[in-house]
Amino acid sequence: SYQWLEFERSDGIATVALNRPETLNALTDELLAELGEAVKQVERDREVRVLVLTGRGRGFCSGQDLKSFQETPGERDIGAHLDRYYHPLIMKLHHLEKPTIAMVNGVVAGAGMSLALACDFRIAAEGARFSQAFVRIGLVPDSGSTYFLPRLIGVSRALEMALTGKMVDDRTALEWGLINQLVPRERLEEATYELARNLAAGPPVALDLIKRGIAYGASHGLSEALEREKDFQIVAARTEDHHSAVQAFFEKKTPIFRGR
Ligand code: T3D
Repeated sequence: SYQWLEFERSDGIATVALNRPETLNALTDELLAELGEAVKQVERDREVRVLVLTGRGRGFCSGQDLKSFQETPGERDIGAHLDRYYHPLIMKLHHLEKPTIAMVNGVVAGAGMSLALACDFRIAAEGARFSQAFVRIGLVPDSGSTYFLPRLIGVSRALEMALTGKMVDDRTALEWGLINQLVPRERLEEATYELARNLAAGPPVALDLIKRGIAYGASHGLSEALEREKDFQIVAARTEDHHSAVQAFFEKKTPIFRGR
């Protein structure tokens, strides 16, 4: 069990909730280590088909715990820290073979925003706000923000956020495509788990290949993308899930996907 996060699992959906609400879920080494372990647990568990990442309290995640900078000023090996904690975590989240949803319950800053960006979906409650806070303490975007942000909202808006560290409010985030959905606070769980259940009922092999295909297509040329799509389609077309779904279509039934 975990000390700094809550881990719940039901109906094929794992929910990981950062749980240091008094700091808006600032990331300490202990929390980062647990988060890495939780994502591995989700990865290994064949019953889990979807990951929901969220925060307890009024914040989603405020990024690296700033106390760590204060305690050892100038002495911290920040490169080694990124290598050890953030990079494996972001890679694992991005490459997770199941869909991931950031259920954004409140403010998101710094590497906390990178975490949300590394997820496949972002569903936010009204009042959520987003800052590339790094520049405010003289740092630069890390943990994947320079990769994900321009891909999501374009270079111009990514620069605007990264250079100013300004707070982007919920409506602007929706308009910019930073989030997929904006819902009233009391509807956040309902909207998130509706999507999660939908994904959990989907064809797992295809969902994994779709994630990988879109990531590949976003950074390759058309001819390469066509080749990769073909490779993936061959794999998908061989699954039992594909065959039974075609059958279900003609029988006017809802397909049941088993991940084979
Ligand atoms: O180490 C490496 O590997 C490098 C990695 C670096 C990546 C990074 O993430 S750098 C960026 C770190 N994050 C920040 O700079 C954001 C700092 N926080 C804020 O700017 C603000 O707290 C927010 C904009 C997120 C929210 O503002 P507000 O006014 O709603 O809340 P608040 O009053 O500022 O915060 C509430 C409490 O949380 C407060 O504590 P208190 O006064 O009640 O005792 C505040 O100190 C604490 N808190 C918020 N963020 C952090 C934090 N404590 C530690 N670390 C934080 N990041």
